[in-house]
Amino acid sequence: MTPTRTTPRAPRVAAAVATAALLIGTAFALPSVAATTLKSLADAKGKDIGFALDPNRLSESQYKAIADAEFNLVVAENAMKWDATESSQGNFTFSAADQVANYAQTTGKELYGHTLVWHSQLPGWVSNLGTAAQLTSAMNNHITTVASRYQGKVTSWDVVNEAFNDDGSRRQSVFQQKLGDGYIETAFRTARAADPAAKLCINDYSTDGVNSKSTAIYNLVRDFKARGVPIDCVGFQAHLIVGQVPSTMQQNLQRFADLGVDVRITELDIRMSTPSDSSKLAAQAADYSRVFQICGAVSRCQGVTLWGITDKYSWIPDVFPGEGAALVWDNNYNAKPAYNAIATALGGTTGTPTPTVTPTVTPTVTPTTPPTTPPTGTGSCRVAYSVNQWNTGFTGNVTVTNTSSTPVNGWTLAWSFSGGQSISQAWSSVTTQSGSQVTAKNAAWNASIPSNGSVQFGFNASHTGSNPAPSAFTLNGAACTVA
Ligand code: 9MR
Repeated sequence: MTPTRTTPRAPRVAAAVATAALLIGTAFALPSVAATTLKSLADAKGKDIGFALDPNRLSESQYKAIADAEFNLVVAENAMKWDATESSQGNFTFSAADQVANYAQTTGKELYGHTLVWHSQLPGWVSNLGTAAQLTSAMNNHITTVASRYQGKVTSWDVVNEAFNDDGSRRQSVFQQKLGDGYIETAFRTARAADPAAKLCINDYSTDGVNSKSTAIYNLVRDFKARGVPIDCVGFQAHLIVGQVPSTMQQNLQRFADLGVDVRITELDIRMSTPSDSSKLAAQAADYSRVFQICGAVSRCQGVTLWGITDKYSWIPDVFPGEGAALVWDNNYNAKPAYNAIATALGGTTGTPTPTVTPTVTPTVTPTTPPTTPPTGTGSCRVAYSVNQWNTGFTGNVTVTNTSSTPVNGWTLAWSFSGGQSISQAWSSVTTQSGSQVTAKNAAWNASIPSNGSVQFGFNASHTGSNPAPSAFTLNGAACTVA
């Protein structure tokens, strides 16, 4: 990996082909198309797909198999933070951080650095320093020592993490309180001096849509660019809740990109109330798809990093009791519907079972009935249709509920647009439009709708001013009620 690659990235097609060739699972018959991984699809698109690594988990064969196969970028979930690298002043320990760096090197993955200056996971001695000069010196020494060690290895650093409150004011961290607003600039200048080739990012959460907090960071980036303070990228953590991908997310990423910085989704997970069920998992899949679509639509979006692999080790249940199931693989390393939704969003072929692990591990995706199978279980249905819209565009969200007593296996939802709307892309369905007529067929993985179950899918479209909702839908030819 070169730390100086240009923006946007060149597709890594050769690597994609090589990876796909290595990853053909054996436990069920593969179709004639080559097996794909999220990594091979992201490589072909020139995007990063990353994950947060806990190096202690690499001894678990399923964890390692997925880590090796599915990602082209790795970030330390905790191992490069201040408490892990300098727990007492001036005594640096890099054992865990080096494990992450070595893993990146041996597997040929890009290494992302997280994080140099953060109020959390900060050892007590930093907060106990007496004077501003001592704190500045300690901060600069920490940045310089850590960034220098990984020079030529880390391609981008989260230099400062979570420096803002939700209302756009500065978080009253020890750095803010003792050093004032200028500490962020100091940190970025020090990081540039320590590793001139690394891209320097500011990273935060709840900044995914246009809001007070993201606007505060936007203003900081604009100011830095105007004054020549080094900054190259902005990270959007995207710790999201099912059903709540901000409608302004693409617009938000684009406005930052238009300032001349790269953008990246740095810590994606999408949580739900637990236990999960098929309809929540379908909604989650649609949300994962949407986030990948958004990154795909913003050329300066470098990629998406998942904040872990398996729900088993996610941070969510510890911090949000009663919530979880936020990642793409479940507690048993089964790929959830989000997996195929992401693959589709990355340009994968729907209808292709996608084994996700090496032959030593049970494949995690069950082949589903091809969409060509005659549908069964037509009858009663209910459709909820909603949009998030801006001047000329909108995102449509459709929930189809099977209100009959028999399962639906293979579905086609049809409707007509009356206002000249035109769909440009869809997820969690195979959607085609002819004139005003739209036909959305199931993806391979969401063909079944149990009795009283639902599936969700979505699409991006344009409109010309008025954007009337469709008044009628049919499911497999039978009329639905409209919620
Ligand atoms: O996932 C990390 C978890 O293991 C740690 O206990 C926690 C400590 O604050 O940090 C988690 O990662 C955070 C990341 O470093 C910054 N953004 C929020 C993440 C989730 O809390």
